[in-house]
Amino acid sequence: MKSRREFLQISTAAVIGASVKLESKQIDPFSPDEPRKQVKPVVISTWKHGIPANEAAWKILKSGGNALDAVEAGVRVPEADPTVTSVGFGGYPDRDGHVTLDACIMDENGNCGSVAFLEHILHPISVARLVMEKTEHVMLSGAGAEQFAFDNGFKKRDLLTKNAEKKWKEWSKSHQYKPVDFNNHDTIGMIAMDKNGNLSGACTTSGLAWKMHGRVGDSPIIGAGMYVDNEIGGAAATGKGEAVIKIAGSFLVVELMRIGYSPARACKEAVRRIARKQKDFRNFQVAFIAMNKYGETGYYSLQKGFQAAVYLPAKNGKNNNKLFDSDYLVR
Ligand code: SD4
Repeated sequence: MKSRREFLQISTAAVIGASVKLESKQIDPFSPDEPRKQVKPVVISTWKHGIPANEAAWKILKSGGNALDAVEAGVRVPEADPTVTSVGFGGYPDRDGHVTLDACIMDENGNCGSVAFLEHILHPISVARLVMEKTEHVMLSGAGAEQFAFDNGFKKRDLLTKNAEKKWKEWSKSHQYKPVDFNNHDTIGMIAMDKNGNLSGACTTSGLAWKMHGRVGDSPIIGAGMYVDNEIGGAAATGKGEAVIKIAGSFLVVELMRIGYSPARACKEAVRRIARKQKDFRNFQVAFIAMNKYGETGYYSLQKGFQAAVYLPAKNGKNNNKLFDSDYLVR
């Protein structure tokens, strides 16, 4: 027997003709009779460095470019900004003084690429994209990822800035090689929808400051740090990656949207799941951003202080790229 959704797709095809491509966005399994109007293009990203990142993404979207190009261009902005101490160039190093980077990207067709524990490369997101487009693999790590980047024309760069080195030296003195800093975790995650209603996502970070050498967080792990299903929506995470990996966070947010949760409610439920299952939840931060297939966005964090940057089509010619304080769980 055919499901209601299949029936709707088939009957719609019969009416509009078999040559017309079906657009699943018009069929909501929960309210198939009332398709909501899609807002597009839209970009959402994490933290205040999301504002300039959104600007770069928007430039591409407004000239008709696709979501994949937009998210790559968007997150390259904080990757290259030495004042952002949790992403790319200028990122705080691990406890041995190495800046090691994690990044992933995913397109509307479910293709994805990622790099983990990558050193000396200014734009890990672009290497992740090449892994997706030029190899049979999803993920490359460490020296292999670095070699792949060099083979594809990326230049070797020293990513440890004077400021990051100074902070690391200060930390080394006072902490004697002990735990990571859960307060330095401002990964950039971004989800964009283009004018055709297609979604892509990107996520890139230098990870937790002072982490163990070799540690990989959630950000390069498809389904943890970021996930996109073009029929449903996309999500990205920031904060303590270990906590996000344990609940397959971004995948969870997308799956909750699949069963009808709004983006904000889906993010909240994922954060609540962490708090229910992880006893030390008061000691770290985690946050999610999400966008559904209608271009509706949402975000939620475990602790106070998270901000999400959302860029919507302009109204009255006004700049519509805004930073919002997130609601949060721990009061
Ligand atoms: C990680 N989620 O490596 C990242 C941390 C983060 O800037 O947000 N970094 O666990």
